[in-house]
Amino acid sequence: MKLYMHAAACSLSPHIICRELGLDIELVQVNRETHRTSDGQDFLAINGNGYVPALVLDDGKVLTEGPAIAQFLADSTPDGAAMLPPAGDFRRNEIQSYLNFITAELHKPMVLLFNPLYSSVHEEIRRLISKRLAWLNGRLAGPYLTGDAFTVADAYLFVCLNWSPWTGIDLKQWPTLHGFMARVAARPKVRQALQIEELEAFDADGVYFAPHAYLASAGRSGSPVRP
Ligand SMILES: N[C@@H](CCC(=O)N[C@@H](CS)C(=O)NCC(=O)O)C(=O)O
Repeated sequence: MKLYMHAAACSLSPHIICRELGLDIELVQVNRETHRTSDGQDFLAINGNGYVPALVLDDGKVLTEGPAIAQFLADSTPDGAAMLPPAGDFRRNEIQSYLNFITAELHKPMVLLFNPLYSSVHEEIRRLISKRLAWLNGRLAGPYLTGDAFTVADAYLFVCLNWSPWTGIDLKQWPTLHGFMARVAARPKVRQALQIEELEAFDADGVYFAPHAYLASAGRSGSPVRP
C-alpha cells in the first residue's frame, strides 16, 4: 500500500495507525505546489481534490478521506480491532462519532486558520474551536478518548491538536487535552512515525511537532506552518 502524504499534515494520522498496527506502508510525498509525487506521478490523477491523505492499495484501488482510510486500515488486520472494534460493538460507533466530530468540528476549521483568505473571521473560528475543545476536554473517558485503548480517533485528534501552536489556540487551558497530547507523543510507534516524517519537538513541552526543515528556517519562532 502507498500512503500519499505531507509531513505533519492530517496524513500523519493514517501513518500513525499503520505504525501502531505494523502495516506495511510506503510513504509517498506530494508537492503542495506542483502536485507531483515523490514517485513521479500527478497527484491530481490519484485524488482530483488535490489533498492528502490518499491510500493506494496494491491492486490499484484508491481510497481518500482520512476517517475512511483510518477505518479501512484498522479493518484490514485482526490486530486492528484494538484501534477500532468490529461492527456490532457499540465502541466502534462511538469511535466513528469522534472521527466525524474531529473532521468536521476541528480539522476543517483549524485548516481555515492557516489560510489568510479567511483572516477576517479567524477570531470567530478560534472561538468556535475553543468551545468544541472545552467540550472535548470534559469528555475524555480515560487516558484516551474512549477509555484505555488508543484508537483511530485518538491518532486523528493528536494530529489535529498538534497544529495548535500555529493556530493561536493555547491547549494548556485544557489540562486534560494537554495531558492527552503528552501521552500520545510518548507512544513508541507514534514517535517512530514522527521520526520518519522528520518532525521534531517544537517547544520544551515536547508535545507539539513540526518539520525539521521548518523549525530550522523559522528559528522556532512559531509563525504559521501549513498543515
Ligand atoms: N476532507 C479531507 C481533507 C484533507 C485535507 O485537508 N488535507 C490537507 C492537509 S491536512 C491538504 O492536503 N491540503 C492541501 C491542499 O488542500 O491543497 C480529509 O479529511 O481527508
